[in-house]
Amino acid sequence: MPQRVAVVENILGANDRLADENRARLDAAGVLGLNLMASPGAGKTSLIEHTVRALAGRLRLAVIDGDIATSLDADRAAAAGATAVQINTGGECHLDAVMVQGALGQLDLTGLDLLIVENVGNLVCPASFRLGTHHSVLIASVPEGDDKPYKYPGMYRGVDVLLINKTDLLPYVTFDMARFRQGVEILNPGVRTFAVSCRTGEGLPAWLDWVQAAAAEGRRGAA
Ligand SMILES: Nc1nc2c(ncn2[C@@H]2O[C@H](COP(=O)(O)OP(=O)(O)OP(=O)(O)O)[C@@H](O)[C@H]2O)c(=O)[nH]1
Ligand SMILES: [Mg+2]
Repeated sequence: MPQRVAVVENILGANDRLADENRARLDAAGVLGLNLMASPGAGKTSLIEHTVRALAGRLRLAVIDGDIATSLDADRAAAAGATAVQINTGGECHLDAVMVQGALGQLDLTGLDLLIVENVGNLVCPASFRLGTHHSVLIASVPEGDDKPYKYPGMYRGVDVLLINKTDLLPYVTFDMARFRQGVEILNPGVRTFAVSCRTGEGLPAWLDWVQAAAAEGRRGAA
């Protein structure tokens, strides 16, 4: 047993070192990096499409899309107007820093302000692997149920931005917002939260304001 623990620690240690290198590359170029995590279908790509379209002409934006298979999401991000790189993990349930390092090599970072990484849809594995991004962003969605913070505490504890998506479905599904927020508050008190609908656009202006302010901060840091 102790040997197995050591192996896991080594893997995570190696990942952390590469994540630090990725962060240094983003910082040197003044690019804000966001790691977007959520369960499958919560709305990661929908949020990216909306963000790309809304910020066109204001921020130079690229997307790294992680999926087990297909380039469907990178195709959607590119159709919305972003430079997009697809990573196929071939079965892995999360992105890691070495995968992102490879994708960074395909991008001209000096021509970017914002990099959004769409992680593989999963509420467990992505939480353990730092990528080198500046913020970890979790999308919860109303149809998943209000119990998810209680059932996936590692993910909810580790993020610094939370979006509650699909609020347009609140009248149709059982979702106790107070219970959900209480679970979040226990794990991650005061986490910055945006309630949004990628379908109707409700709540998205506040998210876009935050993204722009954070990107401006990143540029100041590089100057
Ligand atoms: N009603 C409603 N549907 C939404 C909303 N946002 C996304 N959807 C729908 O939810 C489905 C999944 O959205 P995606 O953006 O592909 O989700 P994802 O998290 O990228 O999914 P994976 O990459 O497969 O994990 C699509 O049918 C979207 O149209 C929303 O705010 N309201
Ligand atoms: Mg997607």
